[in-house]
Amino acid sequence: MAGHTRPLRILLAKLGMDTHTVGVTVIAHALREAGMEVIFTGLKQTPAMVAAAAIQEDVDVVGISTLSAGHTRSLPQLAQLLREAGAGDKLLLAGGVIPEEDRPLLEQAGVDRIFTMGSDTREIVDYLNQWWSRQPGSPD
Ligand code: B12
Repeated sequence: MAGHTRPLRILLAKLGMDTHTVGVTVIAHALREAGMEVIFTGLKQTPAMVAAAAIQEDVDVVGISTLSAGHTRSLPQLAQLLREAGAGDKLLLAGGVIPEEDRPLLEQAGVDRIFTMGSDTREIVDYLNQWWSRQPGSPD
């Protein structure tokens, strides 16, 4: 985390009625183990709730875990809400059950990276550490 005097802060969230909790728990644990500050919103969030929490908590990254469909609507909504709030610079990640054919739509809408079923948590940690090391150092 060269150049930074504080750890990366990430908000993890689950949208809508999706109650699959294993993946998000695994990710939260792996990122905490790697020294990141992890905030989990809990279940049944709306895109507006997640955008508001991301801004209030002043996170660097927003990560959505989605296994029960609906992501082609909710993720573009979330990306749009973040941009409208002037928070479009936050890294937006998604993981879970996301069909290959949905990727172009999500990427165009502003999802920066998608990690689907079977992703190695070390790959996710490495990706975040590399992204964080490219961000300007923060004075706080
Ligand atoms: C366990 C399970 C359940 C459990 C969940 C228990 C719990 N508390 O989590 C129960 C039995 C409750 C359940 C219910 C249902 N399930 Co279910 N379930 C599964 C199953 C078998 C495994 C999911 C899992 O835990 N995987 C292990 C974790 C570690 O993997 P993961 O979540 O994918 O996470 C990894 C990556 O995706 C990624 N990742 C995930 N999130 C994030 C977030 C970020 C930020 C990042 C970076 C990475 C990341 O990193 C993780 C590590 O590699 C999957 C099938 C499957 N193979 O995925 C079906 C599956 C997800 N379920 C499915 C369905 C349909 C349902 C039900 C609708 C069934 C029903 N008719 O009732 C309900 C829906 C409940 C709801 N409202 O959401 C479908 C979804 C289909 C779809 N999306 O199109 C699947 C794919 C089964 C199938 N093949 O049809 N389910």
